[in-house]
Amino acid sequence: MRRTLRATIVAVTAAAAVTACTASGQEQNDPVINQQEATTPPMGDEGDDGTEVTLLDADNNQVGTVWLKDDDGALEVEVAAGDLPPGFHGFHLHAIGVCEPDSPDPTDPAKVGDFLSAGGHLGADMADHGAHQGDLPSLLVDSTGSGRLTASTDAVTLEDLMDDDGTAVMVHAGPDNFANIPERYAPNGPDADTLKTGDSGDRIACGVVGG
Ligand SMILES: [Cu+2]
Repeated sequence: MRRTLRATIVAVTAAAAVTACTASGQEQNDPVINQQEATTPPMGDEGDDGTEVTLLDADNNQVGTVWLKDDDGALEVEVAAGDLPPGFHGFHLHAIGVCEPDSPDPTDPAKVGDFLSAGGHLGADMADHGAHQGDLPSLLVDSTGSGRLTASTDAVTLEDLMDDDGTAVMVHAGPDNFANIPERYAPNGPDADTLKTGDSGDRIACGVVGG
């Protein structure tokens, strides 16, 4: 019903624009329906082969959907998110397919936090951050809380994600620096934490793939 309302608003706006000759900028004023934003694929190919992953925040609210599918040996990733804080968010595939709020880090069980039991980035033991199998472009969330992303990576396949312990899609609270720290800030190179994580901070949304 909301979609119909929105369509009506757009139609009325378009009609008004023809009269007033001021078509530009109207689209930005449309009401944003975050739940719809969070469940509509950016490229509109919902239903294709692949898998659909629900992104949940630590309070178990759906804040997005991720569609994953194989595309000629590469993994195609589509994300639609709503109700997230504006700005860039680190966005990765993490090693273990669990999304548990307030859970222990498997490598340091004394450390407890939201979605920590999903472990580190997929492939973190084989490379530094920026070249992990699980590294993906960051999710940019606009001022209304909505974010959309379409990306492709050949570092991993959908089958890899569906291994015995699965994989988790993770949204972080802050931006990812991809361990790209200029030498003037770090003459000896970035520290171990940066090389492992990209410093995008807390984990605010998570989705289970396989497992
Ligand atoms: Cu991450």
